[in-house]
Amino acid sequence: MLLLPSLPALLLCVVAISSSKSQTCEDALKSCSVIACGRDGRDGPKGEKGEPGQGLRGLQGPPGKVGPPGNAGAPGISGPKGQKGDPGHSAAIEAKLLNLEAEVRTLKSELEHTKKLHAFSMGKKSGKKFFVTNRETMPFSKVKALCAGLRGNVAIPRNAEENKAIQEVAKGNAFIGITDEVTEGQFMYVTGGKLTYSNWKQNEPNDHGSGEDCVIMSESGIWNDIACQSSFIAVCEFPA
Ligand code: MAN
Ligand code: CA
Ligand code: CA
Repeated sequence: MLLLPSLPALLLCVVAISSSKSQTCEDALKSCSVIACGRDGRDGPKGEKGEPGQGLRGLQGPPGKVGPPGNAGAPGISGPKGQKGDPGHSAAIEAKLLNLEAEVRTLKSELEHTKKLHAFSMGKKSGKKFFVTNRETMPFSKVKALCAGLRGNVAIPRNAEENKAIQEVAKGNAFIGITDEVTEGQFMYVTGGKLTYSNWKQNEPNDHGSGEDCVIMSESGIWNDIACQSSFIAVCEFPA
């Protein structure tokens, strides 16, 4: 006998199956004899996001990475007005300046040449100090001041060669840049330092009389200590 269920019974069965949660087609068949079981259909569309769960909230995670730098800010407000600048040079002044600079270069070169020629005419040998005198006599303090004014120093013989050069220039008793003014008996160069060469006359230095703290070179080139206030030939030296 053919089992033909009524339409209401069929509808009831379809509604019951579609609303049941985890009922398989076979389960549905047991309770609803009218249903034939087909293949699984395709997945339906994704459902809406569910309500948050009831579990405990997790701990806060570590801070995220530093973000990229922001955009440059707007320009600041203008500063105060500066002082008035120098007036520009006119073309004529620029030309004069160029001429003057060229003249200074020429003069410097002329001066160097003149200095060399003068030193040569004074008997200067290349690589050697040179000694100059006008053979005027004066106390030692004046000799020092005179040589300093000429941008030189009182002549100092530091070896036999220099001693001879001074002797040939002075041709008479001349002060040399050596004294024992600081410590009696200890002769020093006026430019500093103890003696490294000497050419004392026999029995000199003797600090004769009321004291002798300066030194002269005689015409023969030998040395004697003498009073600084006495006057002798001034000889200055200039660097090599
Ligand atoms: C003599 C010696 C020297 C001394 C002079 C001073 O010649 O005693 O040592 O310096 O007199 O005039
Ligand atoms: Ca002395
Ligand atoms: Ca003496």
